[in-house]
Amino acid sequence: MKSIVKRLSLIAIGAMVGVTLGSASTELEKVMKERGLSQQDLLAAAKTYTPSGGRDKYIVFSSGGQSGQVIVYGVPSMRILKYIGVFTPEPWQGWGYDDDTKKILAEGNIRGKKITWGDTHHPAISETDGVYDGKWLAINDKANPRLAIIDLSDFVTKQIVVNPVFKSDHGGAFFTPNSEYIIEACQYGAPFDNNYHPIEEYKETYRGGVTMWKFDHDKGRIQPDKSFTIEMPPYMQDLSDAGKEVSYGWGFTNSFNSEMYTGGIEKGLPPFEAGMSRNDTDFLHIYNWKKLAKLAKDDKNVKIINNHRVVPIDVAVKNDALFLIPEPKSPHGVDVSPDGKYIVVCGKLDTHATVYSWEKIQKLIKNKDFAGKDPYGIPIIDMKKAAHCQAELGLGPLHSQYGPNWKDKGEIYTSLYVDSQVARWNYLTCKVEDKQNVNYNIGHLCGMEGKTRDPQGEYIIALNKLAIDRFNEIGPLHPQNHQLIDIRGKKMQLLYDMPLPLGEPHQAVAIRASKLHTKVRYKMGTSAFTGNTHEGKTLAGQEKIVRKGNHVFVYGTMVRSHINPEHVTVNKGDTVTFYLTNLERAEDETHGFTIDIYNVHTSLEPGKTVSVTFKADMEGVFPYYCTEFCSALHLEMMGYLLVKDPNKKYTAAAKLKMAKMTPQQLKAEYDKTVATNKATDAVIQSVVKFLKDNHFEKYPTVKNLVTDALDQYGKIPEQKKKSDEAVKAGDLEKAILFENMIWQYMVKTADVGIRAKDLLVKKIASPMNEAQKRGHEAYLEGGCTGCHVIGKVSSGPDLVGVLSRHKDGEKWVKEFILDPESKYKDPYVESMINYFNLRMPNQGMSEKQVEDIIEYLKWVDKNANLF
Ligand code: RUQ
Ligand code: CUA
Repeated sequence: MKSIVKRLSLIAIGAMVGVTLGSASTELEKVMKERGLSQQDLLAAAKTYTPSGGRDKYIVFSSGGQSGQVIVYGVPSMRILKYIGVFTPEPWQGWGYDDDTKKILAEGNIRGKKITWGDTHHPAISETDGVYDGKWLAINDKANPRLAIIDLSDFVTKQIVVNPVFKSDHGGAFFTPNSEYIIEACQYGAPFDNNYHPIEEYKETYRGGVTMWKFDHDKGRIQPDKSFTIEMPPYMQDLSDAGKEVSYGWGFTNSFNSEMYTGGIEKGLPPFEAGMSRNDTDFLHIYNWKKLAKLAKDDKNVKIINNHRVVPIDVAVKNDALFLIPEPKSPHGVDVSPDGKYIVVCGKLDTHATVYSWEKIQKLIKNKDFAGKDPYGIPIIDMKKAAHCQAELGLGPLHSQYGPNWKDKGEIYTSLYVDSQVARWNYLTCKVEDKQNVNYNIGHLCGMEGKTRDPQGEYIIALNKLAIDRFNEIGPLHPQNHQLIDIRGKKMQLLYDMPLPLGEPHQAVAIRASKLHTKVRYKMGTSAFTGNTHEGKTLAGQEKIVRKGNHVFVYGTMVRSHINPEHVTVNKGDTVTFYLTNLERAEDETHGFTIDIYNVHTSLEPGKTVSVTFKADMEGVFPYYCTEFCSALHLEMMGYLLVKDPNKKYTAAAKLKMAKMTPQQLKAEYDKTVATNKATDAVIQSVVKFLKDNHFEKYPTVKNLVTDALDQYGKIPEQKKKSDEAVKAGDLEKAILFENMIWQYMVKTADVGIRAKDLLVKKIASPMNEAQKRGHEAYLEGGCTGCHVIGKVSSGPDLVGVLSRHKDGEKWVKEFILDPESKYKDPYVESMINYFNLRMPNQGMSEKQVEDIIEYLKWVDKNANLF
């Protein structure tokens, strides 16, 4: 009775939908009205909406700000794809909860102090010949001067280095055009050594600088022993950029406290902010890193501080490798043009962006045409003589990105912090062209490869500091707001707001997705952090538990859906190491691992080996389990750590007398299990036949799934052998369990096999023409699925072959859909009504829709073999 009610209500819903079906555009208008959307909104939606399964053209790496992580998302969809654990723990990935990741995080300890947070600022993608190569990502931590390297083949952090002389770091990371070095500029002036120096001796003992980290581009590792720091006055060095092409070999770093003001508000002195913005200009530092790198190799040119090579100011000056140019009041961003000919500096407290000409700077340096020297003896280049032009942009210009028409039209985009705008202007003529409002207070802006030699244009992302009224209220702390702007048209268009609840975004970099080449799985037994074979690599059959003194080593494996071993018994006080290898080869078959209360967790992607070590300092029973819902038997993927106190005597519990099954009952259950397995196997065989008949091997994704399914299937004979042995030994209880295991493998095989079949059907079915597509839509929306399933008899007859079931089939079906009642007395229809206890209802379809449905049914018949 119930099911009839359900069927009837489905029909009713179908009829209702059928009435409004009219045309998609009426529906669209209705939604627009309901949600208050404009045409412009629809256009923005169409430009960003990515249908299920769709991909993005660009991948963005955004600083995760105070989270100490990196956020990965796609453009134009703005869908978040990953958080990468960098300087701080990230539980999902086990980042900071297993031995291997703890080791990487410990590389970031400073002077013996463990630091569990970071203030990530500027991500940078490695470059070859001035364009992104998609291999490595670097990012800095401003709070605790550190730099991290992330491998873009698996999106995992591989190295953290601590700056040996700085006490903060802001102007990093910036790659040189061939990734020879990574530039890291300090921020707050401080002594290079680790000693106390009174603030009154600021000018004498506090210093700023730029560290040039040598980068091994093949291995993707910073080489600290080959790196050096260029000593600079304590002017609060800010952002940096590397020269390219004509300015290759040079670096540019600006600063905001040429006053060298030291504050003291509590002593009645004006605060930092007043003293630091007194001068009309600050200094852009220009340095020849190529020359300095050579000089730094010679011991007599460097001071060794904290085991690190520092090139003193006077050595750099003597070798014509360090200069200053005044730049308007408290500048912020410095951005070199794609051809390296111009350097654009934005003055935070000035309404201008200043464009410097590299050609002019070079000439002035060559002719030693200087305006003077700073107190440390560094030559100062005359600002007016070096400037190409100045653009009046608005209030608070901060950062710039280039567009594809940079060469002929000087296309550049600059963020205006105070005005909350993005300005499009021409850096060759210094003329402003367009402005786009953003909400609110934009800091950085991210162009698509917008600071490489080959900017792609299309979009700019505004990374805003405030969100105020943009999103639902969630308490006083608002999310950050990334806004996507289309820059293809004459006017810029705001497309999308993306709230990010993970720290201030600072800077983001975008790369074409096609330039990334990521791994699907690890080579079996790999440590993700070294890329080498892990010492704990364990293959199937090699599982073991080894005791060495009071350290117990568990060599374990994980595969759908069990952890081997399942019982681990140790003594209280033992140190325990679990080595775990994920034996899966299938894409996305990740397992996780944790043990009750021991605060360990790890993520095991296919092929990966990881270790977790802890002291079993508490007696008790501690379940461990897989933390990813990896299969239908995920909950069963578990085991027990049993910790006993060796000094305690345990009395055995009195055994309960449980009712036992009779031999007949056991035999019946065994027979039933075997029969179920047989039936399941028949289903598998039919799927396998379908896959083979339709040449699954021609489609790589399908092939991968089939390989995995057959892999599961291949484990059955071993279990069958064990089952048969148990039968022979008269232990039916055990045999049933092995038969159950066989069934588990069959279910896994069928699960993956059916997924493969569905995928294959999609790939080989003939494509639908427009009328067929419309017909399919009408079929779905008209409520036909309430009773009909293609390829199966359900609440109504199967529709495969319906067109040839009647004489003049097309005409018959058309009449029947348009006016079912007229045929209720037809003997065939009458018999159907009796059989299904249901009548075909009038769905109120138009003639056109019915014609389309008939076209769709023709497509069904053509592909009948696939259903
Ligand atoms: S900075 S908002 Cu920390 Cu890159 Cu300019
Ligand atoms: Cu493996 Cu859940």
